[in-house]
Amino acid sequence: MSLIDAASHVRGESLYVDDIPVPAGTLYAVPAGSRMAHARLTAIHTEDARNFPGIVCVLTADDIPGQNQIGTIIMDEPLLAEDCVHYVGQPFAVVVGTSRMAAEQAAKRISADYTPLPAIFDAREAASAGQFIAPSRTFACGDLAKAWEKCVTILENRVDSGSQEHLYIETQGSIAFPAENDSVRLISGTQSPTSTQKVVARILGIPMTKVEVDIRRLGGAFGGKEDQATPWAAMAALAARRTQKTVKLILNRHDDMHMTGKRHPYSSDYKIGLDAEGRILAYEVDFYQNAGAAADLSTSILDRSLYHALNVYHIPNVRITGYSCRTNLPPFTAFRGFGAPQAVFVIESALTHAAAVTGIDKLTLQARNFIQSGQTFHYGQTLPVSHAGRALSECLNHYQYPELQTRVRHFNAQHYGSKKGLSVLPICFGISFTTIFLNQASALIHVYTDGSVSVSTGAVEMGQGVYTKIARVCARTLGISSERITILSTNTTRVANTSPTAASTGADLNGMATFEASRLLVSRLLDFAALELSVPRTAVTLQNNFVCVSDCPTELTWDSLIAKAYLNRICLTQHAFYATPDLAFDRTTETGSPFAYHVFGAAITEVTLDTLTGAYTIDSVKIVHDAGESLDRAIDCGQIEGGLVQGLGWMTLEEIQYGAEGQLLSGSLATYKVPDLHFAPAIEVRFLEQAPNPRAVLNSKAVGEPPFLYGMGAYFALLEALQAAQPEKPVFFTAPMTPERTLLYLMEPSKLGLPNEDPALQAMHKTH
Ligand code: LUZ
Ligand code: MOS
Repeated sequence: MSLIDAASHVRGESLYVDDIPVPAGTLYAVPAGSRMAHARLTAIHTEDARNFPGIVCVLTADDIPGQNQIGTIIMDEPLLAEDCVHYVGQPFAVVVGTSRMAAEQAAKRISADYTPLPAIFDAREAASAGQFIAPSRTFACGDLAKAWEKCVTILENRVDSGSQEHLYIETQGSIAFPAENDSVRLISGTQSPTSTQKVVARILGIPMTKVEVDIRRLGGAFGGKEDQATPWAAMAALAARRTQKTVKLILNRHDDMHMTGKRHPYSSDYKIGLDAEGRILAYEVDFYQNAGAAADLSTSILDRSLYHALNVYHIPNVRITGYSCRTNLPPFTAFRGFGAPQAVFVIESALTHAAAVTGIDKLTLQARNFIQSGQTFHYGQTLPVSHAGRALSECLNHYQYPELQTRVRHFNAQHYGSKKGLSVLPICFGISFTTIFLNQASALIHVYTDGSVSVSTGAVEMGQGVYTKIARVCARTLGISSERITILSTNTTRVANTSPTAASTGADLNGMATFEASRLLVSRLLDFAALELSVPRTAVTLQNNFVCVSDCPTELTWDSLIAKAYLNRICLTQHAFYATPDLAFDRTTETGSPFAYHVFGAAITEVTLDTLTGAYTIDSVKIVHDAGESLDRAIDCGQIEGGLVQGLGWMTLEEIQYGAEGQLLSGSLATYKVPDLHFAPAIEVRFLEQAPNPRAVLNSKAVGEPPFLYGMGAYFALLEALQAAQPEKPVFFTAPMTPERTLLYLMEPSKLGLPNEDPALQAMHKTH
């Protein structure tokens, strides 16, 4: 089966929010935002905009009938700023006009009077100033103080990773259709129709029953539309309520890049201790998360950093602390990996550092510290079966790692102007929302009298193929072909109280609910078929669109069964609910079992560096990935390749920069470079064989986020190439490893903050 949307995508017929036909008289809304990073707002001047041709109205916080609040976890974010602005671009007005162009022009004519306040852009500075989103959290196990005494090598360093723009091809957008009795219907490009519904209801001061949110597909999201699709829907709804006209709000690329949040930059300090054989005995880390100006999902993202702080390793004594720091930048938000990549980068940096100092090669250190089946993570969850070792050994064997290593050594010995680097990156990613209550989903199946089947769930299609997977689950469970099945748009009136399609759980949770609904439906239909055919109930099944008795097709087809069932007044609708079992976490002890299961894999990355210019190519990435019994290998392969390339971008090319006043400098595709087809390496993907996962639908595994981590291999491979060129220089851990950074390393290391010294001097290297 191919992707449900494939044909309409390639013909350009798939409709995205901006393509949906709107009624005559539709109005267009454009937000206007702050020019200052932190200031008291003393006046907003809207007169020029109001008088601009084609402008219908300009709305500010005063026009909000309900509560001016869009926060979900922590209520700390207004839809439209009132007294204070907290970042450049923070919306404080919405211009509504008869054309998008008029509204955009008028929005530029809005100004404000500001009284500047001191602004902070750096997480560590915010921490020093006591500016936190929430109290810090610490996960700990073992006895660190004792463990340090047993270590032969103890190393400390600082690790920084940068932000990242989601760059979904479809920018944020919503259409709001006013309806009677203050109701509103929205088509909204959101990963979380229920969050959008809830916040729109709050802003308008109406019950959630009066807000309908519908979405057929997104043109990409990557976490950027988990929480941050909501304000644009709320602005459109507010304008529709005021004007009683359909209102469309689609951000242009400039506003989208400047006004919406991105991946959280992290700055971290680690201390790692090893014994003489390279076993990690102790690990301590402080994460300083730059949360931006409001909480958004930052606390949840920090959770995931704490959980993933050890990647795939088992360390007996650890102390992991996370600080979510409030700064004057647009609120950073969910982005594929959700805090895990930032944490994994730190432990992989620590291992790289340890390898450089001890002379034990990194792969040996990695393999020596793998978590084994039956061992317990630092947060108390026991891993029943670890596929970490299997994924690594299949990766090394299948891709003939020793030969690769020999080839790279040989190349480096023979070349002066270019050097190769090689890295191995094992990954581990926990599946489930760490917010336990979100691990629930519903499905609603209707069978119509012609035998066609519709399925509605809370899953949002964003190009990841979740509709195709759900259709497959339904078809397999009913025993009919998937052509008979239509996956309907995601709509809050058909399926209520949906969790965001996020945390890689879309197919797991909604697939399980679909499985359960299909199972109940087919069971009822087979009860009826057994009576019709006068055979024992245990003998009847549905296979390939036929009712079978003892596996032999009868004359009763699916279509005729349905027609008869209807005439016999058998219910042809089924709802089902699924909640992931056995999840628990105790916040007082910071221990529990938050994940349904873990995803494993390993990647080998090879790069070539030009030692004169710093330019490099990522030659190849070779992956073995654990997808359980994949629901669709083509889809999963696409997710693995896409995740990898996105991770490569985060680690190499993509550098978000802000000016001294907190203004985004890399706010266009001319100043923000993302991977393209020419940059992408040769990618090989192999699935871990015979790894059925009893903890997800039809033995599959979630696939969305884990492969993002593979991109990190490029950083360490490039570092190895740099060290092959200049072995006397120390390792450093500041991502992204842009061509500018590689050049500075080679030519001006002091500009990277590196001493021109022996790495052994830089490290605290303790010998007993
Ligand atoms: N969203 C969320 C997520 O609300 N909770 C999570 O644990 C999560 N993990 C990954 C991506 N989005
Ligand atoms: Mo997400 S980072 O919306 O799974």
